[in-house]
Order: sequence, then structure tokens, then C-alpha cells
Amino acid sequence: MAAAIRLSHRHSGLTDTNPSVGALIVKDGAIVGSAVTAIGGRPHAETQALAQAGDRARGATAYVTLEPCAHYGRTPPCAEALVAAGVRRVVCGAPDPDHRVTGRGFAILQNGNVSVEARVLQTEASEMLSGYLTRSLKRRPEVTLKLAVSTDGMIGRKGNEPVAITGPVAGRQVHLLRAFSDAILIGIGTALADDPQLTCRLPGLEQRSPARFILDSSARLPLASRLAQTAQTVPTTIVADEQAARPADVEALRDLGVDVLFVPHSNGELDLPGLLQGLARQGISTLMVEGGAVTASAFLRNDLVDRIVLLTGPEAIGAEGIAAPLLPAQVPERFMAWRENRFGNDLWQEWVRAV
Ligand code: AOF
Ligand code: ZN
Repeated sequence: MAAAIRLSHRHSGLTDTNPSVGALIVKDGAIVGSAVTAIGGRPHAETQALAQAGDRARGATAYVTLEPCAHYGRTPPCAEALVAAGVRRVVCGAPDPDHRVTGRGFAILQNGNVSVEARVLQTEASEMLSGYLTRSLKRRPEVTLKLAVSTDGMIGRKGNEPVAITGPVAGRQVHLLRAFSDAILIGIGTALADDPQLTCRLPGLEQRSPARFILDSSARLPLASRLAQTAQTVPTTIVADEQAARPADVEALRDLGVDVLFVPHSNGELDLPGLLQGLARQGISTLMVEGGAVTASAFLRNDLVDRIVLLTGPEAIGAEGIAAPLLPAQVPERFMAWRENRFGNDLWQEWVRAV
């Protein structure tokens, strides 16, 4: 199962709304088939691994990171294919919460006289599938909140000047995180202060930039901003309040290729859970929230954060700084420490929701 999970990373982020699943077929101690969900999401892992194994699948054991599917979608059910191939035993990582599959995949196997061992290395398998599982179970994307904080606990300086808090090595790690996210979101304050691009600029991964969302109730995103100017290349959406946005601003942004998404607001405040449900319906499984303080606080207040990445840089900003909405010592108890690294002079600390 550990090998199947490692294999499944190959198409992480490349299988559209489908999870990237790994499948290994083992016969007499040898791997006779190994595959991962194809780029774009189909064919599924099991059918490819079975095709490789051919007749050798008879009497073999299959290791699959997710419960094999039970539905006739764009491909016939993998559970039936495993039975038909004469596989004797199937070992699975995570059960599939998809309502067309859940429990039925296992039932098809058992009715076909295949022995099933479910939930083997479930935690590890689920970690790899976390975006997909969160979208299926919670009907919203998995949210990673990333904040860069100075050594004295500031995320920037008052006034509209961008401040570099972390160095280039940590910066590249952030770009890598972006490459594996379906979407990235910031508030208009950060868009105005930093004029960011929010793309992945690592060599070879430029095509993996996430779709960009800006919380911008009154459609203030400047037409000259880098976000608006590159909207033809990277999908860019402002989330606005139809009551607060001027139609002329909306039109001008749309002319540049920016999508304008009107989401209900009450008392000037956006319905954040509703927005995330909408993003999940669009097939977005992983969302990175990159600032600033108001946006981060809103996600935390609504308990919509699954993963926290706090980067701490070596320099102080001082009295004119903007205080961070969250410091390492303030991470809520429902999160557990997950990973800690040093990148150059910066500290990278990561927490995940414990339940
Ligand atoms: C598997 N093996 O490799 C994957 C599975 O749109 P469809 O027909 O491709 O179905 C999508 C669903 O298939 C998805 O929601 C999940 O339940 C399952 N993904 N299943 O047996 C695979 N990627
Ligand atoms: Zn399948």
C-alpha cells in the first residue's frame, strides 16, 4: 500500500476532479501491473493495471489507494473489472465517499468472491487524497491558509508598499504549493498593496498556476494591476457584491477577461461558506488562501481552514507593521503540528486539522 500511495503522487493535481489513485497488482511476490489514474482523470488506475497484468491478474492481490469505483461513469466500474479478471484479494487505502461508490465498490468485490481488506494505511492514503475527500465529504475545497510573518509578528507595513518577509528558497516552496493547488484566493487589500501575480513561476511548472480569486466586493481591482492584465493567461475571478459594484467597473474588468462572480453579501459581509460550496461545484478541490489579515481572519472565524502554513522571516518590521492575524503560538487546538523546515533564513511551520 505504501508503494501504491507513492505511485499515486505521479498525477497529483493532474487528474481534474478525479482523485489521483495508485493501483498495484501483485502475483507470487512480483508486481505484474502498476498504474495511476490517467492525466485528465480517465482511465482509472485499476483498469490500466489490469490491462498490464493480463492473465497474471488471476489469483493476484490488488493494492488500490481508494475503494474501486462501482458506477458506470465514463468508464465501467473498476470493482467489476477486478472481479472479472479473477483477482483474489483487494487491499484498499481509503473508502470512496462518492455517493455512487461508497460501500458499493467493496460489495461488488465481496459478492464476486474477492476478499477485501479496507482501510490499510488509511491515514496516509487519505492525506494524498485530502483535496478530493474534503470536496466530497464537506462540499467545499480543502483550504490551506498561508501566511508570512516577520520575526516581530507582522505581515506587512501600513501603507500600500509591498514588504519582503521571506527569502527566495521559501518563496520557491510557496510556488510549489501553488502548483499543487487548484485555486488561490486573496483579499482586495492584498491585491492593492502588493500587486501580486499569484502564479507558479518555477521552471517547468509555469502551466500549473492555480485559478485566481480575489475577494473584491465593490470591484476595485485596478485595470492596470498585474492580475487584471494577465487574466487572459491565467483564469482570474473577482468575487463581488452586486449591490456594491459599479456596473462600469464590472464591464471594464470583464473586457480584460476577468470573470466577475456575484455572491450574496449580508451587511457588507460575504457568505464565505456559500462561496466555497460554489468553488467545490466548479470542481475545485484545493484552495490556497494567501492573504491578507482580513481574509485570513474571515476563514479562521468561519472554521474553513484545514491546513496552516506559517512562514517566519528573520527581520523585524517594527511599530508601523500590520499585526499578523495568527502566530505560531495562537494556532487553534484543533490543529496538530505536521511539518517543520528551515528554508534559508526562514522557518516553515505547517499544521493540519486533527479531525
Ligand atoms: C477508481 N479508480 O483511479 C479513480 C476513481 O467520472 P468518472 O466516471 O471517472 O468517476 C469519477 C469517480 O471515480 C470519482 O468521483 C471517484 O469516486 C472515482 N475515482 N475510482 O476506481 C480511480 N480515480
Ligand atoms: Zn474506477
